Amino acid sequence: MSELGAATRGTCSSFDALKGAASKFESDLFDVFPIEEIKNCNDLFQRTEENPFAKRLGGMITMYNRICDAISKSAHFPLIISGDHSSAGGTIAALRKANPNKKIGIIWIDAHADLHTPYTSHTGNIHGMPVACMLGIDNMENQFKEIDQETIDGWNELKSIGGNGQNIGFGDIVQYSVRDTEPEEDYLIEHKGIKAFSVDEIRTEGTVACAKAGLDYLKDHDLIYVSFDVDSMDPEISVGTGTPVKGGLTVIEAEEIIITVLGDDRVGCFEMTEINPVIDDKGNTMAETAFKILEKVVSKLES
Ligand SMILES: [Mn+2]
Repeated sequence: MSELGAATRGTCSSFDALKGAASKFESDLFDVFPIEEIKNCNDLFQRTEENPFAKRLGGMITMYNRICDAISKSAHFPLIISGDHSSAGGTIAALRKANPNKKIGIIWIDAHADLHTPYTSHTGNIHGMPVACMLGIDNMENQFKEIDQETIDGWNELKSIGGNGQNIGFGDIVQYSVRDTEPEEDYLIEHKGIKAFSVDEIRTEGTVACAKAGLDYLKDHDLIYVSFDVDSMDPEISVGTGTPVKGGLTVIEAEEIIITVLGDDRVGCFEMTEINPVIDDKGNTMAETAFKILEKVVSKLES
C-alpha cells in the first residue's frame, strides 16, 4: 500500500486495519477472494525531501507503473484498497491500458477534487493531483509556481503512464460530495465543466436519484471506475483520514450512492482509499466503518 502521496503517514496500514475489522466481525471476506499486494516504496519517506512541487515524484512514477502493470493484467474485477488517493492515477492508467477502445467514465466520491498539478499545488502532495494527472493537464492558466525541469519531466512521465493522458476528459467525470477546493481547481470546475453533486443536492434530490443522474450523465461510456475516498463522509464518521472536511455524507448516504452506482454493470473497477488507522482517535472505528461498506460493495458486486 503506497502512502507516498499524502502528508500524513499511516494509510499503508489501512489493509491491516480492515483485516482487524473483519476479524472483529468474524467475517471471512478476505479469505475467499484472491488478494494481490502491490509492493510499495514508502521507505522514500525517510529520505531528505528533494522536490517541494510534487513530493516523492520519482517513487510515484514507480508506483504508477507497478499499479498499472498489476491491475491491467488482473483477470478479476479489480476491487482496490489503496493507501492514499494518489494511487487512483495508476488505476486509471491501468484501465486505459487494458481497455484502449473503451470510453471510460469516472465516479469520484471525495471531499476533494484532486485537480491540482505541480504548477498549482499549495502543498506538493500528490494525493491532491490524481484527477489532473488522468486528465493529462497542467493548468498553466493558474500556475503560480516556477517548477524545475526535473519536476516537469517527472510530471509529464506520470501523466503518460498507461497511454495518452488526453483520453480522459472533463466530461468523463462525475463528482459526489466534493466540498473543499482551491481557486486553481475552482477555475477548472467552472471553465471546463465537471458534473458535480454537492452534499446539499444529494440531500435535496435523494441519493438514488443523484446516483442515477450521474450514471445517466455517463450514458455514452463503456466502462465506469468508481473511486471512493472515505473523506467524502463527514468527519464525525471519518475519524481516521488525513484530510477530513466538515459537511460530508453520512454512511448511509455514501452506501446508497455506491450501491446504486454498482448496480450498473458497466462498473469495472472500485476503489476505497485514504483510511488512516494511525490517526484514528476512536480505536479502529474508521476501518470498521469502511469494512461494513466494503462488505456491502462485495455483496452487490456478487449479485
Ligand atoms: Mn481524494
